[in-house]
Amino acid sequence: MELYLDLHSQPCRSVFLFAKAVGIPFEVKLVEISKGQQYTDEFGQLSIIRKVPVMKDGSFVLTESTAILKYLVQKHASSVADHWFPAELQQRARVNEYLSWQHMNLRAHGSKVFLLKSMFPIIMGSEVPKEKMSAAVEDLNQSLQMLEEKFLQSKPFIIGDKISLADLVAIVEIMQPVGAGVDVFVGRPKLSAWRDRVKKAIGEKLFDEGHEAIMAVSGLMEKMKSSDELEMLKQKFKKLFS
Ligand SMILES: N[C@@H](CCC(=O)N[C@@H](CS)C(=O)NCC(=O)O)C(=O)O
Repeated sequence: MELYLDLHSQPCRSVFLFAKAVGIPFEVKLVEISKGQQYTDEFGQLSIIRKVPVMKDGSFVLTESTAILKYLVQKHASSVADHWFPAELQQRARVNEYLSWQHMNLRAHGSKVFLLKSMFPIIMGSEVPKEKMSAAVEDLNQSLQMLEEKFLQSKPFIIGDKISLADLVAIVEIMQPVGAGVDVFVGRPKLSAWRDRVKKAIGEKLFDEGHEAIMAVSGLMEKMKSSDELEMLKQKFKKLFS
């Protein structure tokens, strides 16, 4: 199996960490988004969506991280522990509930804070207007509150005592603003304790390996200042944020 990835990307990290944590063998095909490698002809032939992650299992090509994660669970059902995506109807529905919610909430809001904080000043050549940043942080705070109050409640993990795909998908999104210097764990003991449990369940060394690139993202941003992709990104940012 081949995984087309860039570990600066949250959905890529979820697929990478899951496959590694449960011991599914794969070959990494690096697609560096900051270099525009998603726009090459070769990548376009694989996926016209031009986003990572993409999985290629033999001749079967699959996009969308959550679809890839579920495919891997089902394909490797005999070796992947049930708690990742429980067979029991209502537990599985709880995982799916979180995965459906997160796209337009934690993912959207965490990504926005990340883009504004770490990329906007470099790409647009100016600081983010204060009210824009405050509004984005407020949305993120609301999503984090929802994660704590609706999804986690007083359980160790989202579906109960054990880690599932829901926790994995949540943590990779949360680490995006953290990589940009917005430490959302400060003043949130419940969330911090959950983060520590997730880290332990995945394996601390593997967790850190998966997050190494995003924790060093400021270096990548500095390099981008002189890249050919800057103008293209400027147009994208104008569309997104003006
Ligand atoms: N819903 C998709 C999202 C994939 C996605 O947005 N990937 C981003 C990186 S986080 C990407 O490849 N962006 C490249 C681009 O937009 O040019 C998934 O869960 O896999």
